Amino acid sequence: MLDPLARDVKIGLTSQPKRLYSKYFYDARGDGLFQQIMALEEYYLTRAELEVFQTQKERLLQIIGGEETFQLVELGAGDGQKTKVLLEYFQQQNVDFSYCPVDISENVLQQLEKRMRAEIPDLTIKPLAGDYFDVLADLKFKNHSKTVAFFLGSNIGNFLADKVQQFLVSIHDNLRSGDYLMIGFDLKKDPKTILKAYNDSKGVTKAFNLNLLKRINNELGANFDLDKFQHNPVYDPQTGECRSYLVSTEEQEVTIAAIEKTVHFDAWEPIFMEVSKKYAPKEIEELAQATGFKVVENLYDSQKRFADSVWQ
Ligand code: AVI
Repeated sequence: MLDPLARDVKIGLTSQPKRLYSKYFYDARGDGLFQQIMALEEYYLTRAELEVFQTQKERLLQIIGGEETFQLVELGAGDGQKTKVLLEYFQQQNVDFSYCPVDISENVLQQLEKRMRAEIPDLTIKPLAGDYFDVLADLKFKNHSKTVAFFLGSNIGNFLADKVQQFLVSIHDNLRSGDYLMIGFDLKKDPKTILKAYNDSKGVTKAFNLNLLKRINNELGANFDLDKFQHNPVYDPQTGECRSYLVSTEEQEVTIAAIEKTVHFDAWEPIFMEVSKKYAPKEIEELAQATGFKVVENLYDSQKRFADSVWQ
């Protein structure tokens, strides 16, 4: 049986149009490149969300209610650096909560736990490895305290339109009334600003995309020539979708040993790599309604580039 990467590469590169899945960007090198992206001036998202946390932490605590015990479940916690601002504040306010970062990767969680224990020694941290829905379902049945779930950093933007509702409905099914969900949405803005964030001048985002071809070379015995693919992000201000493509600059064949396939590329044929959708506040409202939630409040940065939307 094929492993998930091999299976998805086989499906994606034999489909028309061709596509790969951005969830596979994050091998060890991809993690490092994403850290570099977050530090780029042009990638405003990280700083905008950090500003929301720094300036709206008091308001957030008022909304979710700091008097009652809760478990703060962060779906896809990454390095947790932004969340740290909120965790430290909740601690200073003597809130009774435990922090449960959830990730599919044990390795990511171990690193996060180590860092958090060193940086916030009194924090109650309970890392949970596994699928988001399984973890939430488990908490719902085993634990009776309130859940505040976080899905931050515009990760929601990486879902295509047909999958995002399905994802949110599954989260809804695994929460109880009275629980909260806070989602980080990147907002529609000047298309030039958005495009620059995904086509940075140092070429880090280009390397981030090409790294998936490199990963396929290494892990599946393929022979992609990275110099023959061009990084091409496009932004559609109507749908809010920033889509990244790698475009084959010439007609070529690529062999992928692990799936026993030779894939033909026409000159200028694209591989669709990633969607990073931007939302208007009205669309956030509609998405919440369509998936059984209601928006309690949107917390914005001063330039309204980003919204952390609190739902119930
Ligand atoms: C992880 N995710 C929210 C990032 C984004 O903005 O869509 C991934 C990324 N892709 C290119 N740059 C950053």
